[in-house]
Formats: sequence, structure tokens, C-alpha cells
Amino acid sequence: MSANFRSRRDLLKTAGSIAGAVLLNPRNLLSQQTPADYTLTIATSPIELAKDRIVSVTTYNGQFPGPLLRFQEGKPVTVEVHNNTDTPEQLHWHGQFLPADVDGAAEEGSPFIPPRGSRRITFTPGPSGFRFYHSHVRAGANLANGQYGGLVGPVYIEPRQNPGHYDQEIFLTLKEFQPTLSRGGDMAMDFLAPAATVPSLKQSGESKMKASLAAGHPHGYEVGYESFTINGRMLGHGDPIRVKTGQRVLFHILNGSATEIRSLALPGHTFEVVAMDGNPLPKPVRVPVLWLGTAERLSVLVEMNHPGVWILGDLANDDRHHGMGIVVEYANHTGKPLWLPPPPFKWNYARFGNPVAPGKPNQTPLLAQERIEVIDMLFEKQNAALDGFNQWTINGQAFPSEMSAMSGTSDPATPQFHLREGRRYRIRMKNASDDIHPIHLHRHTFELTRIAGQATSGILKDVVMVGGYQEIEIDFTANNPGLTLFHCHQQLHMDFGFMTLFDYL
Ligand SMILES: [Cu+2]
Repeated sequence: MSANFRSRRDLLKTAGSIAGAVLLNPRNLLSQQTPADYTLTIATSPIELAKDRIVSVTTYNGQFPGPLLRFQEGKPVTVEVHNNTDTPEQLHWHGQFLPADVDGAAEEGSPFIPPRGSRRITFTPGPSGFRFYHSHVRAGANLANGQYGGLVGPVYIEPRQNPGHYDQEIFLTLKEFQPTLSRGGDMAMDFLAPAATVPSLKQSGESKMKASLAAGHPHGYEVGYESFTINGRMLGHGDPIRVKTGQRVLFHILNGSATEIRSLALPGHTFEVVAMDGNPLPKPVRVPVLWLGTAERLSVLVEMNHPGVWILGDLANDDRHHGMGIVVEYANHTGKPLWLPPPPFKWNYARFGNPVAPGKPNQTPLLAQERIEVIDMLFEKQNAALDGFNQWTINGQAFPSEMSAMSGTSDPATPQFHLREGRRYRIRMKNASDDIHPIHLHRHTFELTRIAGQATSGILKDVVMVGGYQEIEIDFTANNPGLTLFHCHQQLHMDFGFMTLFDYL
């Protein structure tokens, strides 16, 4: 390998002496010689979810989740990604403000990491907080590709000053394995608040569904899973989280699922939510239950004040019994871990924001109403329209799937929406389907401003769940020129049309 390396360098040197400095970027030469700060290798490897349950999936560096990458805000890093598979790959840096060619989305023009090849990138991490990286290729009907496998890993970007005050910091990645297709699913629907739906959206969605079923179509495919894990281990099969009475434990929780919404509770304890999607909240908020849509993150402090051996687990009994949980064990306590269902609780994003008086415009002076340009988006489902898969549209347009297919080429698609740098935008999302969509905007942070009729402010995110037949508004500043992808993070939805592209004029 080193001989190979040297000969390549010699070759470059020769080329340089012949062609002169014009053809060769000295930074490229330098990067050939300097080792990368981080190396990630994509390969198929066995992962032990539980005793006698070993699955073979694509991973980063042979482990699940991928290694925790700790960056420092504003300090450039070089990452080399090797692809030891036969499929072109994209590694997306979720939640960071990066240029489109390193963001890791073919639709934005990021080059693929070629099969059996590699790609080296340098970028300046930011903003600070809990981010993650994951595969960003289309899986379509192939449940071995995209985020269905093990290509998910956490990123923590250290802030310039550290405001933390805790005794232990623990990263948890929630992820299912062994996906299968079924007709219709069992997605939890009634946990969001406010529950108010928009009658016209409901009427439109239901009549389309009725017409489709009347025409003899079955329900479109949904994905289900055999195995549920936290940090790649089914409940009871990994090491417990060991704590001591009186400790404050900071959990950084990532929903790394390809398709599922997750919940968590820890009997006898409450969660003090300090950040959402890595961004500090206006003030910490104490809740008994956590909900995370696909790709959402929560940073929560837990005061360990209820000694025992407990299950930190999903509220859905079936999913918890199939592994979605982890044991929390106090020092000097033994025995069978206990689960107790939490009190009834609804998840309302507005609870985490600044209250806004009813009837008042929910704007801080910075976001003066007259400076905001509204972008309307209508989300619709065409039941079972694509070989049994549901097709998804934004304002009647399905994103062309061949675009993000595995061709290995990365010609950007045609942008549907246009931005001007420096301007403030409001995306008004109307969901005319009964599904909850975790909507993600690349390369930017947005602020939640209205949730199903309820105004709020101060919550900065990069993914938000839009409830069935509900309307949500998010505001963002166009401050990172370049192609910008917007999509539902549910793999089955994004793969079958639920994506669109912004450009800057
Ligand atoms: Cu969706």
C-alpha cells in the first residue's frame, strides 16, 4: 500500500514538473501527503444485535453505530471515506452548514463515493451541538440500501465555550434492523399536540384514499422490522448504563431509524430537554416522555434520583419486547430491570419554545413580518401508485427517482424553489395525508413558528414532524448559498417522490 502511495505521489510530482504549477492544485498535493483526521470505511459487516442474532449490514468501520466523531466548531477537519461496497455511496453530514459538494447528497451535486473507491473532504464543522452522519442514497425497494442498514453515526461539535454541567455524557442511537415490507402499518398517530387537523386537508386525503381502494388498489407498502436496538444492541443484550444516585447524566439521543418514529421513558425519572436537533432551547423543559421522528435528536439531562434497575425503553410494548430499550442500573442495585408505563403525555413542540400570546404575530423584531416570503407546500400521497409503493408529491410534483438512483452520477435535479441570499422565508407545510412526516431541510437551521395552529418561537431545528392532516410553519434565513435539499426523512417517502430542491438566485 505504501509503495502504491509513493508511486502515486511520484506520478503527481512528475505531472507537476511537466505541466507546471497551473494544472496542479498544491492543496491537493498536500492532502495526498497528510493523513486524514478521520477515516470512515463503508463495508458489509456482521453486527451482533443479541446473542444468536447476528445480522450482516453495511456499517462504518465495522461497527454500529458508526464511531462518534467529535469536532470543534470552526476548526477544519479532513475526513476520508472508503467505500468497500459495490454501490455508490453518499455520506451526509446532517445538521451542519456545509457547502453543497461536501454535504453528501447527489441531488445537491455532491460527488458519489465510488464503489471500491474513496473520497477525501475537508470542511469546517458547525454549528456546535449534536449532529450525525448517515448514508444518503436511494434504497427504493431494496431494503439493504440507504439508511435501512447500519450506515448511521453520531457527531458532536464542541462549542467554543462549554456550558455543560453533568457527571456522565451518553450517546444513544435508536435503530431497527431486519426490515420487511407489509401492506399498511401501525404508526403511532395520536401522540402529537395540538391535535387539530385541517378539515380541507382531511377531506382531500380521505377522498383520494377512498377512490384508490374503490378502484381495487391495496394499501401501499410500509416497512416493519424484526429487531429493535439502542446502540446496536437489543434490550438486555448490551452493557447497562451504570449510574450512581445523585448523578446528572446528559443523554444525546438520535433516532437513526430509516422510517420509524420512536418514544422513550425511564420509570420514576423525568427528562430535562436542553437541546433539540443539537440546538439549545430557550430554556430547559422537563417532560416524562420523549418522542423523536426519524433523524430527530434530543439532548436531555436526567437526575438519577430513583435508585433501582430500570428499562429506558420505547412506549410501544411490542417494539420494546423486540429490543427497543436499554437497562439503567444504579450502583449497588441488582435484579430484573423494571418497566412501568409513563403517565399519559402528548408531545407538543410549542412546550419547548417561547410562548406567543394568541392573536399576536409570533415574530421577534429580527423576523419582522413584512420581510418574510412565504413558500406554500402541499404534501400528498398517491396510494400504491408505484408498483405497490405509495408515491409522494410536493405541490403535485414527485421528485424524479432516477435522479437519486444508484447511477453513480450526480447531476443536480432541477430546483423547484428559488431563494435569495439573506432573505427570510417561511415554509407553510400542509399535509394532506394521514401519515406523520419528519421533514428535513439540508444545510440550514429553521425555527418553528406555528404548530397546528399554535404559534411559537425560539425552537431551532433541522427536522420537524408534520402530523397527519396538519399544518406547520417553519422560518429560515437563506444564508448558505448552493443547492439545498428538502425532504421527508422517512426513507420510503423520500425514495418515492417526497423531495424537492432549492437553489439560490
Ligand atoms: Cu414522509
